[in-house]
Amino acid sequence: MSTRRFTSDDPELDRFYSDIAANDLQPLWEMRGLLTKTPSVATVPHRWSMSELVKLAAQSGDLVPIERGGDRRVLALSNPGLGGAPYISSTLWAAVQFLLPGELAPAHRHTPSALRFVLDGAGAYTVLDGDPVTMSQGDLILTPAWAFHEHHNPSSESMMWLDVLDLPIVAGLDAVFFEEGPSEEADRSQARRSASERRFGQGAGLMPATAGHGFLPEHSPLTVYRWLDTDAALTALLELTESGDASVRFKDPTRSRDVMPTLRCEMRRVLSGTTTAAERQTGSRVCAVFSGTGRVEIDDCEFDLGPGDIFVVPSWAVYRLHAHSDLDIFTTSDAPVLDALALYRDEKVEP
Ligand code: 1HN
Repeated sequence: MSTRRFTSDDPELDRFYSDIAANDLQPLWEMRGLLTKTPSVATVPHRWSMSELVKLAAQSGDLVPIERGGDRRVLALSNPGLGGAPYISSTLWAAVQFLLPGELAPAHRHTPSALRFVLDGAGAYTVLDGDPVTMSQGDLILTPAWAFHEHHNPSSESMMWLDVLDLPIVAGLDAVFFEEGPSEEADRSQARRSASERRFGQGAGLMPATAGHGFLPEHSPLTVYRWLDTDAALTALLELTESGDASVRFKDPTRSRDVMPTLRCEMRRVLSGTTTAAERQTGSRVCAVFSGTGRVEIDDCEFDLGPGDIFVVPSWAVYRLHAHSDLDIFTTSDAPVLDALALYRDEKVEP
């Protein structure tokens, strides 16, 4: 590989451009589009509909066994603007994962952080560094960086969920590490209530008295957020507002932080008949409809929405929702990264 050679009509300058290219140098004064007035974004707005995802995931169950080497039966949502990359946006990986009855996706760990949001079904569980965590409809389950994780489905129904990872960010920083777990020690026990929930999920404001002592991980020590709690929080919040639009953010209960260093998670409820304020923010958002129907506008694109549909809101794209029935939408974004680097911006946009 060699660097790009710039050209000029002026023979002397052209010779100079040849010389600098031979020395792997480029002239800034010939470059365009480096510093744009607003972000130049390759990621395009897109929606994947649940009916297609369910059909194709089920086919992958028939065709593709889970075993060492593959490890995960995962269909990556590939953004049409990213030239075939398996990424939903320039910074986020999103996928649906399918696990048949009785299957086990064996333990491994990696430096990219991951989360699972269960769009439908129940009966599977994840083991996180030895702690079994059940997965049911509406639950958010964290798989923090470098935690061993394996997924089990002891139920009689196949199970599908949404996976989101910060993989493009970690890959862009050349910091991907991966390790297989000790497969012979895979935990096949039935899940109980996780130790994480017993310690950190007992109720708002109640923490073990020793929580701040000694080692605290970079991520939330609460690794699962249950739908019952999320639903109750949204219901209570909506009782206090006229706007018909409320969001709760999933936080580390021990500190004022997002759940993981790179990923922000929120659940939003937009009541039937409501049109939300148009807004935009830096960084990309992956949104999944948990329940309800409506329509989404993202810049010049519009998509109908139904339960299980997944869509991406690119950085700085104007985003607005119309709820045809009460719409519950799970959203995850790279906002903690932009925040940490002082690059986060948002604004309301006049329609
Ligand atoms: C991964 O570890 C899982 O553990 C799912 O369920 C999707 C996509 C890319 C890299 C690692 C999982 C993944 C992944």
